[in-house]
Amino acid sequence: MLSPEQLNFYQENGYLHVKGLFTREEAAAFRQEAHALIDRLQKISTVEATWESAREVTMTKTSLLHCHDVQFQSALLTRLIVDERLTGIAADIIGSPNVQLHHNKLFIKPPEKGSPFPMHQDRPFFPHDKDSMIAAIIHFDDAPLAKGCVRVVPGSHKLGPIEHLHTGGWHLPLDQYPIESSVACEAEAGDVLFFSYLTIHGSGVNVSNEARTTLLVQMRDPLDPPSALTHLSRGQGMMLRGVDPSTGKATPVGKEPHDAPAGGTMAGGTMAGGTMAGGTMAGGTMAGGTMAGGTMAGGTMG
Ligand SMILES: O=C(O)CCC(=O)C(=O)O
Repeated sequence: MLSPEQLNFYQENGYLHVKGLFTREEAAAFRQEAHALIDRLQKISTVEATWESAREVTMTKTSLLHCHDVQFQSALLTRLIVDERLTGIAADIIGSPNVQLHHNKLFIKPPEKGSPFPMHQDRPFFPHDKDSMIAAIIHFDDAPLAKGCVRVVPGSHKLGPIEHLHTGGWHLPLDQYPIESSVACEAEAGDVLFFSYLTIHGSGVNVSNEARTTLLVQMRDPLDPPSALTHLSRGQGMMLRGVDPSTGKATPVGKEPHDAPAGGTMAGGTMAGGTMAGGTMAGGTMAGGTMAGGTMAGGTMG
């Protein structure tokens, strides 16, 4: 649970860095699980998730390994996302005892060439009516500046939704929002960084000789409906804490006729949610879901 000072800091700044929420030993076990998972996935598919807009930050060819929605891959990581230490703080921040999963993303930024994220708000990827959505980035290993730690612009959540460039991942123009002008949230294994989906954030290149391993969990109040049915994914709507008082009516997932089917091969168009396994996606938008296998060319993956 948060102290009034911590809650006040969050409300003023739009983020909160909670030191040592998990022990270093727990973080080491999560890290091992995460790397084993990416190794398994890599054998059957590409797990590359670098935003095209990362090229605006660095000319170096960088890499970002990822897995969406780890609860379908690892029971240990499922237990992590329902852990009361995590969800209790999420509840305090959201202002509701009920915390619902939107999606989660495991990221490994490989040594020496770990991809950056240009500055952005997360809201354009999955806008919600009440803006209750928050991210929690759980650090499985230390994330000093050299590893491309997450960076935030304190107080930027108060600006409300900002217009973003949409090519290569929703992001803000680099000349107006340079990564260096933000606050670097250097972290240690077991730390968790919470921030609003309106808080401007990003991260630099991992130029160190160690991987940076994190799990990002997006959570919302189950009574906060999506403003648009985008970025749907398998597992969305899972209750991480408390109950859904609307019994699934406020935040429906995958019930609209225009929801694209899961799986198969998609060439062009939009795949919103679901699992794409072993296909090829060329020139579309994949919002949420798991892409295991195949090639994604020219799309957006948030
Ligand atoms: O993990 C990071 O460095 C930032 C991730 C991020 O900004 C995002 O996925 O929206």
